[in-house]
Amino acid sequence: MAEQSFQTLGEFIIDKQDDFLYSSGELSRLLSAIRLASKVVNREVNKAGIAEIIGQAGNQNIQGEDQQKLDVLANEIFIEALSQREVVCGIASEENDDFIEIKTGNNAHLSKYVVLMDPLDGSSNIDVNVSVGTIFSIYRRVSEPGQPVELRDFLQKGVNQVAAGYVVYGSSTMIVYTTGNGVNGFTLDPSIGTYYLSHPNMTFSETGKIYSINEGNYIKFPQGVKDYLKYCQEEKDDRPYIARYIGSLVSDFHRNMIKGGVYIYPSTSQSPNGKLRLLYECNPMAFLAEQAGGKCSDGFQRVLEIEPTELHQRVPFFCGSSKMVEKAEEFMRNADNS
Ligand code: AHM
Ligand code: MG
Repeated sequence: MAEQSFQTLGEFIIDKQDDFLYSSGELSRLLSAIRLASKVVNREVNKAGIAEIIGQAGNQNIQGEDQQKLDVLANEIFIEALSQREVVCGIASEENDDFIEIKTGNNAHLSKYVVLMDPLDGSSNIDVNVSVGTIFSIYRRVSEPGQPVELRDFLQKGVNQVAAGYVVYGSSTMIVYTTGNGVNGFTLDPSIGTYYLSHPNMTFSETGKIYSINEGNYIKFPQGVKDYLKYCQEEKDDRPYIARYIGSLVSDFHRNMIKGGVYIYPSTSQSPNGKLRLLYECNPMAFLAEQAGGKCSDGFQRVLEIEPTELHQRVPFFCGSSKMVEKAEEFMRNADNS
């Protein structure tokens, strides 16, 4: 019988605490809060079909998109889990127009960390029982500790991330994260509510056979992306590639990391910055991709180097196996993308 790993996520977090010089255990507590919130969200997502919580909440978020009830619920669950402990001094979420300041006892802003998150990404997939996910990104604050957090604490380049990860609520629920020492994946055993290390040291193969893009937008794509798609579909060498698109970033990324592939959400003639949000969708995925040996670009430059200017900023996104991202960048460079 194959040897089985029985290391739990809780044990793993504590084991890895020593990777950080002068660690106070605060990041470990933060990751534990995310672990707990993910289990609660998992429970809600799993009963979506029976609990009459599917459907529109009747609100719109700052980008004018309809919020699903589960978006709102997941947002509340994560904010509550993170603000009940002294683990963060501020939270920014896709579902909140502005960042939230977290005070702990005596009105102090004790923690040094801020979290940015998309509490339920791909939520339009809930109604049809397709995987959704949570994405999170963690930074050390740059403003004075003990004082209220400021916008500049959240508007940091992706290279400054301390940790990032996602939860995929799929055929099984997994949490995948990095603290800058590789990427590890943990699968939830729902019968006892424990995550076990199931995917140690996850990596993107250098190249793959899958391309993931919403081809329904084809006529609005820049010429470089159109040319790259033609290349993917050509019968030559190891091509044509296989098209796979769930429409749920976490799931598309997760599959591509396991099987090898590239995910693209480019600019379109209508949305010159694409759709995905830099701070809580693209940067955490870019950090994970690079930690797993992959690449992530806006078509021309490394996503992690982009200087953010606003909380809900969007960027074009090319992410996955390094050789595939490089090839797509080559087509972008050589085309007249105007
Ligand atoms: P959301 O944050 O409103 O759920 O939007 C993000 C999602 C991603 O998960 C997914 O990759 C993308 O939007 C799909 O967009 P489209 O339907 O335009 O292909
Ligand atoms: Mg999202």
